[in-house]
Amino acid sequence: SAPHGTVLQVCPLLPSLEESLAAHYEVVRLAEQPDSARYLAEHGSEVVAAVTSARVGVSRELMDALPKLGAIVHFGVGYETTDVARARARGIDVSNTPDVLTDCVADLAVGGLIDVLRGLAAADRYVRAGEWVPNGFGLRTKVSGKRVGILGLGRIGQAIARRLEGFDAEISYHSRRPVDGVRHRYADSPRALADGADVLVVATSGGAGTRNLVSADVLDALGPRGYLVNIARGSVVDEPALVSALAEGRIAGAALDVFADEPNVPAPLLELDNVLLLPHIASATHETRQAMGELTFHNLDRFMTDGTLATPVPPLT
Ligand code: 8YV
Repeated sequence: SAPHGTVLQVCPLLPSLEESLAAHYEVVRLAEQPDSARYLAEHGSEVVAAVTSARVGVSRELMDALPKLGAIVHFGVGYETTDVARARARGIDVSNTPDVLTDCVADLAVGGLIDVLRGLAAADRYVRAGEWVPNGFGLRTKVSGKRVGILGLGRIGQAIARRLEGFDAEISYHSRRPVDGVRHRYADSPRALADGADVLVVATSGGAGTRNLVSADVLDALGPRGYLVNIARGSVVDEPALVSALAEGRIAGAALDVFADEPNVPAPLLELDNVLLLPHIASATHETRQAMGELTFHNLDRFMTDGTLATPVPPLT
């Protein structure tokens, strides 16, 4: 049945998505309320759906302030910022935007891998600094044929693997359990995966279940000739351990699109030439953000039409 009520926009979203939401529904933008606590106290019970981003989610406090909430619609594939178990217990459905960003995130993972092994950004800094003398930049590491360990072989991890096959990579992976129909070697722990890899690519979901999966121990297993690529969530890596491993040369380099406390990047990393630092841009292309916006709208629209979601998040495991 069609829910009747207000759609709460929790945070700023893609402008074209904000426009379609406002054109079709009675939307209230929480961030534009002069006093959001007062708005929630007076009107919280009118809200039937919340639209938010993967980064912001719906906090427990906000969920509790919306007694008639029926759906939480996320712009983004990640949804660890929302307590899904709590939502489920209240009969609130949750959606995300899978698939539409897989290509771009996988493309960026491969781009980051190539960058950090070959030193592309570092070479660019070198040329711009006017330091180019013949052979002055020195030698870096070959990409093709490397042993790549993928942590988390979901949609994005598998798309990364497919791309790297074109580079003759020797691929292995670790996930909670072996993935059906996959012929890559399965490593039974993150440590075993790092131990047999030249490059460790983090492609898991975020949240409590994967926190600090890449520990100091895993980084030591990766070793002084090993590289880390992270396009998942900063929380999956023990960031202080990563910073010291990089600073002390206990791993060779890293390409990082995500950090533990964005937009704060640990200061020591800014000094290191063997680290690629990106501002969480893996899905940030016109094409992909447009598709994410459309899928977000589609989920909300379906919920407001018949009370169901187009791409609900997977059941809790
Ligand atoms: C961005 C992401 O955070 O989809 C995700 O989980 O991390 C990214 O696409 C995007 O801005 C959504 O908030």
